[in-house]
Amino acid sequence: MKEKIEALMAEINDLKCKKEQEIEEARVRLLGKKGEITRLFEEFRTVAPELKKEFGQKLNILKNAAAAKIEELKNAAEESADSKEASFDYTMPGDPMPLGSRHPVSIVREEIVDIFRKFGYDVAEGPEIEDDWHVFEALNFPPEHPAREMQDTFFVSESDNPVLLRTHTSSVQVRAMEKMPLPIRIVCPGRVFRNEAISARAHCIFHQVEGLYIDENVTFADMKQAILLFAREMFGPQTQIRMRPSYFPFTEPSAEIDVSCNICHGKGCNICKGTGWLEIMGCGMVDPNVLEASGIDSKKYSGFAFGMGVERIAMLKWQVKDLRNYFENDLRFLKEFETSI
Ligand code: 2U9
Repeated sequence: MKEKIEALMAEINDLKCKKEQEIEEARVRLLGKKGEITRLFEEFRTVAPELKKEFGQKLNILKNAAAAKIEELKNAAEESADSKEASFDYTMPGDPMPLGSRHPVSIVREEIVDIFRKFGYDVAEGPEIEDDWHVFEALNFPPEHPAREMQDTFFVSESDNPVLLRTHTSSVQVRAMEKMPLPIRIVCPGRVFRNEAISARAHCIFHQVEGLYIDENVTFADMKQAILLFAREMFGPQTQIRMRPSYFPFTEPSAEIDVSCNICHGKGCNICKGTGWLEIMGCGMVDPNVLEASGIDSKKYSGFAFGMGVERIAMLKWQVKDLRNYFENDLRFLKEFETSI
């Protein structure tokens, strides 16, 4: 027993643990219910009566030394935590946290929407999974129109009342016409789906912003002015627009809008393919059939609508040649837009 007491005393004197958990482990190992000192006290019962006084004293000294050492280590640990806290400089700059960046398509979509918000348009959104009525029927698509074919549209289920992925956000405007009071002045940003082969210029998923303005006496001149103001906000105050006649089932008359090339200012470059003009959107006066299909009196009300592909505008803005860059999430591409948060 004498050797054991001396060995434990040496161990206690040498104890150097600093962390709170290590100190607690040492306490349990020495003084816990099954600890080494506790066990020596049990062994003490078997010591010869003439040695009891000597070993009793030694054991008590050992126990007190262990308790004092544990207390001393605990105090030192607390003090060092306190001093670390006191010396912590709260004015130091934090560790840099890598921030993500907005996706270029989001940046352009928000830019377009913000311009129309400034003009007094509200933002409307709707479901991506739609029915035939809101995507085709109410928009004056004839029954044999190619967009209604499997090759052009993704069908979720085919039946008398098919469920499909919207091919344009015009379905959102139809829903707005069905339920909103007039006048209506909205922009509808959103994802659309077309069954197209993926290439540098086409994708089966892309983003649109469409707009609709319906009121009494809305004219083609109102549309032209709204689009000119939009083009100047988006591409710069010197921007010119031109209109080319076009055809859409839902508008009559219809037009394609070109803006003057802001790279070469009309002189001709490889971005505008030498023409001085860049196509940015389609537009037109809402066909009276479309107004009537949603219960709007086409004799009293008229309106204009427009639609643009967000990726196309983003490609023009940053001169990106391949549309697929916007869908591949290659960080080397996305990091180019880091400052645009
Ligand atoms: C309603 C009535 C009319 C929306 C319009 C266009 C012209 C158009 C294309 C641009 C490029 C689609 O993304 S794109 O492929 N869109 O040219 N969209 S007028 O007309 C509407 C919408 C809703 C009720």
